[in-house]
Amino acid sequence: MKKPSNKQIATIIAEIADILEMRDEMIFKIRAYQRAAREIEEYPQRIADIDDIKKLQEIPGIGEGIAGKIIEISETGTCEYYEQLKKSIPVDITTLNSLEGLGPKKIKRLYDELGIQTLQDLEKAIREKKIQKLEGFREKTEQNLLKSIESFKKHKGRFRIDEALHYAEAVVENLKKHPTTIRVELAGSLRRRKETIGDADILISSKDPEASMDAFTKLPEIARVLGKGKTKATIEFANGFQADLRIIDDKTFGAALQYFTGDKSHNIKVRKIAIDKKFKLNEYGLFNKSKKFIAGKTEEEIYTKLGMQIPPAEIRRDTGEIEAALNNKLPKLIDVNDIKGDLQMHTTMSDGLNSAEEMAKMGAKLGYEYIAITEHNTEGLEVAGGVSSREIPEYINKLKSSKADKLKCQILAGLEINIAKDGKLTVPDKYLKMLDFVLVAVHSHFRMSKNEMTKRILTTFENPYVHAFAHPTGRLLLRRDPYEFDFEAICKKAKEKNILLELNAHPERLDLDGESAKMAKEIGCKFTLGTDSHSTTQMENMKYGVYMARRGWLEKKDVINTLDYQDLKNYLAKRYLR
Ligand code: DGT
Ligand code: CA
Ligand code: CA
Ligand code: ZN
Repeated sequence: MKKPSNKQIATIIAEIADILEMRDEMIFKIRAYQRAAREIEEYPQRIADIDDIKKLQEIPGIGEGIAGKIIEISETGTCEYYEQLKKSIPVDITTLNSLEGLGPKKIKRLYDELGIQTLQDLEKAIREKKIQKLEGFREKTEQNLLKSIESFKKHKGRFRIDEALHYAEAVVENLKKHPTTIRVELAGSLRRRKETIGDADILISSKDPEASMDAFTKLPEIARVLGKGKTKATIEFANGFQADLRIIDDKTFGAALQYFTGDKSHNIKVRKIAIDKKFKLNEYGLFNKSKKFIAGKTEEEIYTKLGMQIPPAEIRRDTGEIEAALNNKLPKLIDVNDIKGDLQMHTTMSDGLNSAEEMAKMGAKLGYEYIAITEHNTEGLEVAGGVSSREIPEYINKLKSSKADKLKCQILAGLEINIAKDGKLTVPDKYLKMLDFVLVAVHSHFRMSKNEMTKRILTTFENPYVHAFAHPTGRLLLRRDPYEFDFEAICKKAKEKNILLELNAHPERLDLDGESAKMAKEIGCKFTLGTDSHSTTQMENMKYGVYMARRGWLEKKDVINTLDYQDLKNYLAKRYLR
């Protein structure tokens, strides 16, 4: 048996937590498994390689009991405790729990009262209107569940970019080291950094194609080989994600890379430009009238011969990049190295795993000049921990005294405030003005009419102490669609009132996405990037936010956390003058 990945171990441990919650066991026990699952998933080394129970217990959040289970899972793929628990409540928790609006408690009730074990059972119960008859459930609950199911089905077979990239980059790194490899590159949606990925498309040129194919199909990460021919092989990883490897002649590698990067609409238009110039472009190269090969070893060569700049892969989707490239007007897109700080994160004061000081140390390690701690405000929102209005002065003191001057990375005192149903802010102005950075966001009452939701958000933009609107669409990737609101109206008001729009870099949100960011930029909005981290490791997710920014054509000047510390402070302080 192959040793399980951290992700696989974490999934089992998290599922144990879910079942314990369904069984109404002690909260501390449930929390212990939840925390362990997160630590395991984010642990930088392969946990299955640690076979010493004492060593395992050095990982934060891992006690003796859980350490024993990890060793069992590493050796056998599962553990007795988990198997017993699963028998006690035989439902498909993984699927049901991934539905927005269903948690372990509700799943348990649906099982107890209606015998629901699977998604199919749930659909049937909804059709028969059985759920609305349960106490505490309403007709609306049923409709919401239906929407969740639709959303689940729509996204089935797609993967979050972080997960996909994790697997695909391991493959590319591995093949790069192989002595017969000439070039190996990611293509397709992964190269375009789309937020969700269908499958990985990997291209390789090799001195020995057969050896490359063998190497690919024998990689340690893969679960099974789905197909293997002379020029193409398909493999599947343990989580069901698939990767295609194509063997390409090195002389035409650029043409193949251009073709397989896409997207399709970009390719179609570029091919048309070739035709207009009396050329022909396909995956084997650029050819002239007399079918002579004139370019194809590199992408640069092809675009240059077509009289174009080379559009960065992230913006290849025929929304203006081709015209810009023809007119020498492509923007210089923002780069991850331009980022000087991270402007959204949580700590142990609420549901985070690390202290503000630990987060700042990580900030320094990432080369940042500053971070903003942005705890949730407790009023009007049920969260684990958080800061009430009256606690704000003490909260700021605590952050400012956390040896910040000795840390190379400054700490900004921020708050993430839930926008109440009527758009009022739950924190009085006298407290708001003490803070360095005020985020507002929708965390409750997602299902309102488009008009009401738009009005609700716009109301908060009138407050002079609000800096930014966090995760503006509220989507959770592959789980929850955006709430309904008038995005254009929000952008216009944001520009007028100088409210920043957040590009939330957490891979479960990536909100705004590229399309929306581009539209907001065209209206004249400015942006802030934040990882919404709940641990130091998650701070490394900034790159995903940058991918979205690039997909949205953003440049350095569009994003405030490319400013250095003093300029940022000045910028944020200007709110009083608005
Ligand atoms: P995905 O996998 O659903 O996340 O999205 P992609 O873009 O990776 O799509 P995929 O894997 O079907 O194809 C990879 C690339 O191959 C795609 O970005 C462009 C190119 N391609 C695929 N099918 C066609 C086609 O019918 N025409 C053209 N021109 N290009 C195609
Ligand atoms: Ca693909
Ligand atoms: Ca593919
Ligand atoms: Zn939030």
